[in-house]
Amino acid sequence: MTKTAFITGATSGIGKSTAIHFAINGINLVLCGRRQDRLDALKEELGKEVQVHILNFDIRDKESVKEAIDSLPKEFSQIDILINNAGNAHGLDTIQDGSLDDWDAMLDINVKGLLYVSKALIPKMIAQKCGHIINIGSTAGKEVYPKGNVYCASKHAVDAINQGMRIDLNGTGIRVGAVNPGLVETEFSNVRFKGDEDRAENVYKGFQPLKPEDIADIIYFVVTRPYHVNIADLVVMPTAQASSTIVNKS
Ligand code: NDP
Ligand code: 8X3
Repeated sequence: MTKTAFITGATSGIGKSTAIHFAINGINLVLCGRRQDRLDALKEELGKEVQVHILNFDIRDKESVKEAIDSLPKEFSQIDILINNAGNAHGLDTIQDGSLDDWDAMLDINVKGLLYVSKALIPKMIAQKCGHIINIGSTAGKEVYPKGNVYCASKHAVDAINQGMRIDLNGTGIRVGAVNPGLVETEFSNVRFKGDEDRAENVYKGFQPLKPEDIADIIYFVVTRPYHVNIADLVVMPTAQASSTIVNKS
């Protein structure tokens, strides 16, 4: 049976690569983000392979999240796979120098936005008696690094929510698991450093970072295991990386 995946943050990076990988493998798509031109382009491109529906909303706005999900047409009303991926770091500052706006953004998007989307879709999955939720955490959700403070807190929260979801949804037929990447070259650092291209590029210089396609491939592996298999928590780093602060750069 053809499945449908709902991917937040599908306009770039890991979410976009996952959408492409899923489309190639015949999974229908609901793609979310705020950049309409990118959503339109994805619908045009991936619509040649599978059915694609796009939803433009800011994940911070709980009313918009609910309205968008309530507006899903009948053919997209069964969501089999939810990829809770939308998120970013905003800033890299000590706790004493951090910006309140950056802290709000990270907690509102990475934590509360993930909860709003989950809250809207979980009842449908419970009614279906099946579903698969993949929460995109981070190595930043497993350890804290200098100046990572609030971003790390947001990803530690994703780690806790992932565990909590798995506990509370046990017995409903819904699988819950997290994929926690280390350094992946996407628009992540451009957002973190507010468009400072040189600073962003420098993060990935001198070693081979993960590509978003590497994570998409892993997510596809996770969602294609037999139903009795649930990959609960997966950490993946570039070979050159040993921890958030230990990266073998040439
Ligand atoms: P990108 O910046 O490339 O993608 C982020 C995505 O999130 C975009 O599609 C963006 O869409 C969406 N997004 C951001 N803010 C909002 C918002 N307010 N409302 C709706 N959508 C939003 O980064 P990545 O692909 O790297 O990041 C994806 C996930 O992976 C994040 O959760 C990140 O924390 C995590 N991660 C990334 C790692 C890395 O090294 N890159 C490592 C570990 C985890 P739009 O702007 O169109 O709204
Ligand atoms: C992204 C990885 O190390 O920049 O979550 O926090 S890191």
